[in-house]
Amino acid sequence: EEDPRTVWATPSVVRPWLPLRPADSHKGSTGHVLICGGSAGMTGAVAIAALAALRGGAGLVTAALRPGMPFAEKPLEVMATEWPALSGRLEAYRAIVAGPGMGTAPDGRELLAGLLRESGAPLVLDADALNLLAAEPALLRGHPASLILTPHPGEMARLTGLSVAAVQADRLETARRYAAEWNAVVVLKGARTITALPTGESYINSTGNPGMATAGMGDALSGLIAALLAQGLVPWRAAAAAVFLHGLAGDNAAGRLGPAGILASDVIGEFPVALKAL
Ligand code: NPW
Ligand code: AMP
Ligand code: MG
Repeated sequence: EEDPRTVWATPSVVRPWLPLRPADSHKGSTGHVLICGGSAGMTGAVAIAALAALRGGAGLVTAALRPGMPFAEKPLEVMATEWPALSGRLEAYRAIVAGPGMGTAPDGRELLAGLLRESGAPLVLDADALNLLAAEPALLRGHPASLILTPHPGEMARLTGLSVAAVQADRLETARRYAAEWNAVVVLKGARTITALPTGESYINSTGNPGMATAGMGDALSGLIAALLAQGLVPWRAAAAAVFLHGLAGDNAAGRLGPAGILASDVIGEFPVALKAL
């Protein structure tokens, strides 16, 4: 790649960004993450993102689910609340994820609009939050928080009105153009994930494998990005570093288990190992 604004994310690039863990760390200092989602049959996506945030080193994780839609099985380490309880009470969170398994019903749209209006903490928007933005692009105007958008090519096509083929034909340029247009960090997922900054700089990821084309893998990435945000990384570094670590963890899982049949949970379990190895 000749363009000096484009950099391969490699261990030597990412390593200096990683959070330190001072000896006097406590679960208040390592950051509180909020994950918002959970519609019928899809609370699993929230559980995956929440566990990913803990495996990425966040101190505390709260999951906010749609009212009346509790976890079938709540991960023991994760705290739970319902969407309406969040109103006016976002200051506690150092990073917020919205979208995994959220659905696109009107109450989810209201939640997303409220987060965009009220959050001072960086917002990671994934999955159904992206689908809601695709239906109502005006939501992206005038928000106070830093945004990280994590579309897969299908979601990017919905957001931009381009075809999936057009998105895939020039992934770097597409991500870069819309990062500037939306004033957001855009993580265009898939083989060689692109992390594009609004300034025009971008990172191309060097880790990951096709065994990761499976349920919940993107939900795991959104939780890991939030964990790094909560530990103090600036949004573009949190995004590019999380993409690298998520792929490295996926490569480790594939090495241990095989090229297919990897669970998102297996990859999450490798996050601490990947962090340590780096
Ligand atoms: P096609 O078939 O090509 O027309 P969706 P999702 C396209 C939750 N989950 N390259 C493709 O369209 C998520 O969090 C819950 C090209 C494909 O059919 C969301 O809330 C889980 N095209 C919700 O489910 C585990 C691509 O988009 C379509 C593409 C829906 O999210 C699973 C699928 O994408 C899941 O995470 C690519 N690389 N990738 C749980 N356990 O609770 C996708 N497409 O319609 O956005 O659906 O990603 O499954
Ligand atoms: P999602 O579609 O939201 O579940 O996200 C899938 C995740 O797995 C993203 O982080 C992708 O980058 C990753 N992934 C899927 N397929 C591949 C692939 N062929 N190579 C590398 N990473 C992949
Ligand atoms: Mg997804």
